[in-house]
Amino acid sequence: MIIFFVFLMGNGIIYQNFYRPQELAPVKASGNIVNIDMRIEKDKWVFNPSRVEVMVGDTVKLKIFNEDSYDHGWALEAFGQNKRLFPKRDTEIEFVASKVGEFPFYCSVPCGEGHYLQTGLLVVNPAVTTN
Ligand SMILES: [Cu+2]
Repeated sequence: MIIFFVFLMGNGIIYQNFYRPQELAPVKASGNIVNIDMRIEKDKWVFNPSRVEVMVGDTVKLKIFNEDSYDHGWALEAFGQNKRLFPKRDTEIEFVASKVGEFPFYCSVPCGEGHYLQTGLLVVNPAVTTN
């Protein structure tokens, strides 16, 4: 059994270091910080802005103000984020945009008639290569 697990782990390490295509590997934080102020517009079920663009490696510091008198949520599954947003106050969320792509975010707390329309998109652009 132990030999089998060692074999499996060895394969994992070899895959990570030699075979995995570069673009699939998570990108380390570049140290660049992007502050984004977002609001949930009162009784509209809208994130404003609903589209956010960053560069891969950016540390995203998101501050969301919920104008409503009821709870919302903010979930971004691709980066393991899910937070409850309490009424009439800011909620801060921080994560590293460690992969390139377009990732939907959405309200994760059932909040009323517009709940299923309350979505947005995070666009993570590839780093610019300078050579
Ligand atoms: Cu909702």
